[in-house]
Amino acid sequence: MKTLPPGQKESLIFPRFGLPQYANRFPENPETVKFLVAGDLDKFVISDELTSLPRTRQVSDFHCVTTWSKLNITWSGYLFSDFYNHIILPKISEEMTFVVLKAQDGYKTSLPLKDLLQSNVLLADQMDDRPLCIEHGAPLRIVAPDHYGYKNLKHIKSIEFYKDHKVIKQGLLSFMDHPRARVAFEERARKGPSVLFRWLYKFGIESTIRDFEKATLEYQKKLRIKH
Ligand SMILES: Nc1nc2c(c(=O)[nH]1)N[C@H]1C(S)=C(S)[C@@H](COP(=O)(O)O)O[C@H]1N2
Ligand SMILES: [Mo]
Repeated sequence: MKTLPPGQKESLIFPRFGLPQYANRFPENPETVKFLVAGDLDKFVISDELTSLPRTRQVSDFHCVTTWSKLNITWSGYLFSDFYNHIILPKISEEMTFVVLKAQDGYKTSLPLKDLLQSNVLLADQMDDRPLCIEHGAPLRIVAPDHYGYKNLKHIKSIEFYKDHKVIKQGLLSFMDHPRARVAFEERARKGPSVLFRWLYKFGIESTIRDFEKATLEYQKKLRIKH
């Protein structure tokens, strides 16, 4: 049996999940990959450019900070490092160190660039060999298996590259957001003991899953009425 990272428990389901205030927010464009590149460089839009990169497929585990882990999820898409090296690097003259990720549902997060350049970080457009569904981040999401779920941004709207660290107002409360959030080091929150957060977050799991499920069903019902 696989050993799980500290404080994590295996979940047999892979629920749509997040902060409750995002349960009712869905991407305007879940169909086509299209996002903005911005920050300390001249802005531009990415649409078909990714298809010039080699595709990659990986099986990895997913660890939510609230202590559930779903093992062996098959993702495919493009390596973030290929995207950076082949599409971003040729357009910049100064070194970037920090990345802000923004989503179509208003969620945001950030990571040091070096964390996103790890060889298991993807811009994923498929899960289980099918296009990403709405629940799991259509049309394109970040997959960063060594980082808690909250750094695995779904429904990518823009990726901003900065020369220096930047303080952003996150989708999370500021104490909740660790600047790196590495699972192996149990970097659950910016402040406070991790074991406390293991325990606190556990109480919210079931109601969060229910809220997200209910919102998804309502969204699907509305879509059916429209079509
Ligand atoms: N755009 C967006 N990305 C997001 C979130 C969100 O609410 N919105 N929630 C984060 C959290 S806390 C987790 S655990 C994972 C959940 O991914 P899943 O819904 O595919 O299970 O997405 C992360 N990325
Ligand atoms: Mo999460």
